[in-house]
Amino acid sequence: MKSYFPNVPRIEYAGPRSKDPLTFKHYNPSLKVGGKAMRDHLRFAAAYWHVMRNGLSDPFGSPTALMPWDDGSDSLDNALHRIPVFFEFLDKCQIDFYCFHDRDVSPEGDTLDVAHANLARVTKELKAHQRASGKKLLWGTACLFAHPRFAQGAATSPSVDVFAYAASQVRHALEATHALGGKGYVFWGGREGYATLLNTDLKREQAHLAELLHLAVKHAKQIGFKGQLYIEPKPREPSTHQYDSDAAACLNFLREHDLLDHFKLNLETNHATLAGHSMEHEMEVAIAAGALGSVDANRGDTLLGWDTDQFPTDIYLTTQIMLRILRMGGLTTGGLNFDAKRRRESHEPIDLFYAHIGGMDAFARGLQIADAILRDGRLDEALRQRYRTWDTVIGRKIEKRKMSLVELDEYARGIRSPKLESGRQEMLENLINEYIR
Ligand code: XUL
Ligand code: CO
Repeated sequence: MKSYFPNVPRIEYAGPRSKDPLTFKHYNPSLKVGGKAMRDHLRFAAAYWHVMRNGLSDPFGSPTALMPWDDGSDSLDNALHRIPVFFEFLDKCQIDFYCFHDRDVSPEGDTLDVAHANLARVTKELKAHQRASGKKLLWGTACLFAHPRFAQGAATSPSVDVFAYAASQVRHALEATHALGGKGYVFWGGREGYATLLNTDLKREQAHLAELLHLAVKHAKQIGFKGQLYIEPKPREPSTHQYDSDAAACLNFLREHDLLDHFKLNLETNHATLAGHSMEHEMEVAIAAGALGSVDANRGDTLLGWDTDQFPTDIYLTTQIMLRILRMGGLTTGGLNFDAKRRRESHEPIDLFYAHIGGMDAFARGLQIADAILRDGRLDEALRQRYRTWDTVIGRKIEKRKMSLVELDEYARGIRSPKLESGRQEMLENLINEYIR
């Protein structure tokens, strides 16, 4: 069989002392952490759009990425030809899952009929490769943001015909995801927002977005798709404001439009920071609502104000993410999808491997550190202790809504003055550092 990465061996675990950049230092897929193999904790996925389709251009410069397997055309043949390259990449990186947009894997063509036929053909090919390799689809999605017809929105376009085009694309992307046994399906609304409120009927647009989601829920049921539906929050870029701006806005939107039972959130680190939050914050908000589904694993750059989609290499960050995933009992349908791209300067195919190895090792360390912190128990105990006054008769009664204002007034008058204890932030920060080794 032809190899597209002849100089890259299968990446294997070689331990923390390894000096070979084409080995894992920490990711040991079958190693059990807390009784579960690392690969099942982490459920890594590669993003088709970044690995296969990202030429690494930026707003000031043309693409730099070398892709010797790609003829540069938008033909169906070229699309089919990319598939074995991608599966060789997944195999060599030991990545078990992948994610795609309809338009990453198959060309648009001149009409919707051609677009759908192309997707069906490519889906067949993806299925054959999945079967032969054992790789799985974490989620699929429809690209409702790249084509000029979506310049003013897809579901939130002022044109009902654009809404219909978006619906048509969602139908076929959902069916392709179903045919490939996808564990989930994502909605990310890059154009579902506005450039200016001067020309925007916000209430009507949001209702249209909700309607597209309702249509997808109904269709998923009709075709027997049991995967999880997700919304992926992001505050802006490309639109000035996107309706799915952060976890809290998404949850409110889902609740308001009666969709909360059908959706979870796919949280992306760089989107959290663009929203002015930490990833931990977004995760806590989602988890509190029972709605954390999946993670797009990347990071931003504090010196750049846009979505740089860098590979996650910060151990503090991966530790914080894994702490929350472990506390919630682990990922089920979701995974850690590297929605991340190499820097424009890292244009050689081998850089794809270095990038993913780094991200996987960073999460493997985060997992082990988080597991050790939770087994140690001091962090969770400190949290429990901090709220212990609520574990009293009076605290419980308030939490169960069994106290009136009059009763609380009487209770308060019986206390001399409430006593506050230190929050111990620095001590807890030191505790985390004890484990970052
Ligand atoms: C864009 C982004 C998307 C979604 C899927 O910032 O994150 O790639 O993950 O459409
Ligand atoms: Co993403």
